[in-house]
Amino acid sequence: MHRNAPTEDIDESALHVTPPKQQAAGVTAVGVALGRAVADMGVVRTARSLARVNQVHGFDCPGCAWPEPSGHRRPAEFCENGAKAVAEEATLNTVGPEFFATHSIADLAGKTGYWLGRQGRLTEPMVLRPGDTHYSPISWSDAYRLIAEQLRALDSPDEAVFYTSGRTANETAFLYQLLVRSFGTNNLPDCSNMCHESSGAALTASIGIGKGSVSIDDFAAADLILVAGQNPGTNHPRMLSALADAKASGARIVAINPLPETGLINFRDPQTVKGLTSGVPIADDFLQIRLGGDMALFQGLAKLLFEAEDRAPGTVIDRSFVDTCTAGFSEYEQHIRAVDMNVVAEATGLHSDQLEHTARLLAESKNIIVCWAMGLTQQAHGVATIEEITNLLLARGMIGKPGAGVCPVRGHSNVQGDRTMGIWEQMPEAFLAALDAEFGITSPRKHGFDTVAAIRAMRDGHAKVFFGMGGNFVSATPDTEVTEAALRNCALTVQVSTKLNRSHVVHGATALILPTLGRTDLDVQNGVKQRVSVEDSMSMVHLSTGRLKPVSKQLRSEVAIVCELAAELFGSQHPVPWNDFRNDYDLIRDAIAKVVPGCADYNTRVRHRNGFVLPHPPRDAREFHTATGKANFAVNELVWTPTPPGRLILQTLRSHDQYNTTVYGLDDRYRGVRGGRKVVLVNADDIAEFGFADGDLVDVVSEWTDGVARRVEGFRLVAYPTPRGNAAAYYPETNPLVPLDHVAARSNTPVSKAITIRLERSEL
Ligand SMILES: Nc1nc2c(c(=O)[nH]1)N[C@H]1C(S)=C(S)[C@@H](COP(=O)(O)OP(=O)(O)OC[C@H]3O[C@@H](n4cnc5c(=O)[nH]c(N)nc54)[C@H](O)[C@@H]3O)O[C@H]1N2
Ligand SMILES: Nc1nc2c(c(=O)[nH]1)N[C@H]1C(S)=C(S)[C@@H](COP(=O)(O)OP(=O)(O)OC[C@H]3O[C@@H](n4cnc5c(=O)[nH]c(N)nc54)[C@H](O)[C@@H]3O)O[C@H]1N2
Ligand SMILES: [Mo]
Repeated sequence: MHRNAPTEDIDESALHVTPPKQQAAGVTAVGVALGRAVADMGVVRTARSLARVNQVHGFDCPGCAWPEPSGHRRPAEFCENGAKAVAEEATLNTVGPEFFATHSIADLAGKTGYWLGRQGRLTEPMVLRPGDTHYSPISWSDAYRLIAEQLRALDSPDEAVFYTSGRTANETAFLYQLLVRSFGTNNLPDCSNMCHESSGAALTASIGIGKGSVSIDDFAAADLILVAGQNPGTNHPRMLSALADAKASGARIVAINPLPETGLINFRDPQTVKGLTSGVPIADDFLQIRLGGDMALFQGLAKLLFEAEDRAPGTVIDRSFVDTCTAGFSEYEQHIRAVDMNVVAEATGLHSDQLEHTARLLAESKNIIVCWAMGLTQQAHGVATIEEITNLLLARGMIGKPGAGVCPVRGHSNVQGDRTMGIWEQMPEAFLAALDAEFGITSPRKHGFDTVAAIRAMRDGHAKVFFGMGGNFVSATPDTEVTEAALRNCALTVQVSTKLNRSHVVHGATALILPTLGRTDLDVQNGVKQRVSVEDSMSMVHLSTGRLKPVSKQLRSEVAIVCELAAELFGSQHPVPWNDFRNDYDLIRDAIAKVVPGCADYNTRVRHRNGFVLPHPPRDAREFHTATGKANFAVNELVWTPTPPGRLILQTLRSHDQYNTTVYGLDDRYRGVRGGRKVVLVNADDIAEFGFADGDLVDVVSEWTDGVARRVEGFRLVAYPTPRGNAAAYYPETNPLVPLDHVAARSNTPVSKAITIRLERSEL
């Protein structure tokens, strides 16, 4: 059924640009949200779904991982972009066998991701066998048999790769990693490898746990909140309500970003009547930093703090915290005191007044929270940058007390939970030992492939089966040409998906699409309604219950798919009770309680009104489970991202009308870009210096040490208030420019926010 699925693809010549918006959210946001929802799923489904988002007995919004407030929940605890995420999933448009009979793979491969995704929900398992030009239907049992045969035919379990995207619920994630480890590999790359891996690496080294230390209530108690490398107005809109509340109770907010992102500059809270008409400027201060300059910024600020301490000893550095709870302070102090403020000025592009003003705020505030997202993690020195943030907070004693701490703001709604449940190519020994003891299996100990390593392995023929539990691997990963070739090199690619995407049309010799239930869908197993659970960005675990009638009887839950595949792969003698798990998700939660740290009594506690919070030793007790038993100061040599002559440094980011590789529409409303996506935002003075004009069509060519000129063609230049030497363009259209080997030190995260480019006049 196609109610409003587009037949035409994007026409980039229809693109038009207006000046960036001064205000975010408000009436327009509510209108856009409801309009999209009604168009995609009709009035009844809209009412039934949007009223249930993030409510105690409802479903967890499939949008972002921002937590729900613990006390009073507003009747509509969602945002414009959450509504779009729900509408995208709950759409009544469908893509079934007739669709695939009409559209060949070659035809579909010529479409944009926008067109593919907007066609609707997948309804039946489909197969593409060697030589086929079209997908055709396959039964679930034949599909499982095909996968099991191909897996058993491998020379080693390490020739298979099992990817996870962060929407997968805890129950699925736990069983999926159990299947993969029972099969005999740790090849469990996930979207987190491209996302907050740098945060996990830094925080684990510094404070002994890779998760944020604040809860939503801490926002109200903070008097200074730094938001660095994050665009919450688009990607975590409900965070703006928390920031507005914090501001109302006296907090000062500092935005650190190369772009003046509208949501941070002025926000109209659509959750309040007043906010529908009048806005508040969220950020008190805006530090318009150069791309990749944050490590310099935080080292420079630390130096200014030491100088303030010299002027008024005992007032800035929290000596008693430093002495009792931390290690490595004197080395850190020595290193920071030697930082050259001229380098800081050059790296950040910030004026010394701005630095001194911010340092004063940091010195004088009693409770400080620092939030960050992809602007910091997807940098070559992202891990070190986040360590510098932690250093600074440790020096001020700002961890493990109310109103203060580190706040990496996660992306996918359950990306943090998936990691807790064991989706990681390098889970610690204690977890594997507990898993083995519970199930009588022997998990492999050799670390598996992360995302970048998995691409290399497929490219080089070392991995031959790709299994995707959600996500859109081909479009989300870097170096599109290399990645597409890697996937095409596989014997089998399997995608468990809700919607059509490019990973279905760039495939291995044999390919399968397994259609699954989403967060909003009713899940009944064995005659009983099932619920799943998720963990938000602040370690709160709670239930999620879908209620909408699935668009097809053929859809299976992710849990069912994992269990049924495992039963086929391992046979009936396997020690894991796969059938029982499929029939009753409570049994999965009982197993989680026995294996996963902090999850004791999971079934009971997850049914509490707001769920339960997982332990976080630094937050709870100022305990630090690191090698030194203390919080560690890190010493990092200062690096930054200079712009080579005649070049620009490009960041790839999200528009207001997309969810990662899912493009909802073509309106990046706040930035004033509408009707198309092939734009590159460049400072007007750089455009002039390069001899171009605003609106010119250019090819963007990236430069990397391997000498390969990666190129995307026909992008429109848009004069935009980004710092000189910096540029911005949308992901995933510009992923072909990100070199596979350009990764962050220690997290192996692709550097999607600092690509050296040059512009060439387009021949198009
Ligand atoms: N509606 C919607 N919601 C989403 C998503 C979505 O696509 N759509 N994606 C989800 C996911 S998986 C994630 S990870 C999050 C992503 O949330 P964000 O991290 O907010 O996403 P990006 O669009 O990548 O924006 C990066 C921001 O960092 C800034 N930035 C870039 N480089 C630097 C730098 O060097 N220094 C500083 N200080 N700033 C920099 C950019 O200007 C931009 O404002 O959102 C989640 N929520
Ligand atoms: N250049 C560049 N690249 C980036 C980034 C960037 O900023 N710049 N950001 C990176 C980040 S932060 C992330 S998290 C990754 C995202 O990488 P992914 O998580 O792989 O990508 P998504 O676009 O979120 O995946 C969308 C697809 O997931 C499927 N899906 C949706 N809901 C469900 C569900 O409930 N179950 C199942 N099984 N499938 C579902 C749909 O078929 C949909 O097409 O991309 C990364 N790539
Ligand atoms: Mo992400």
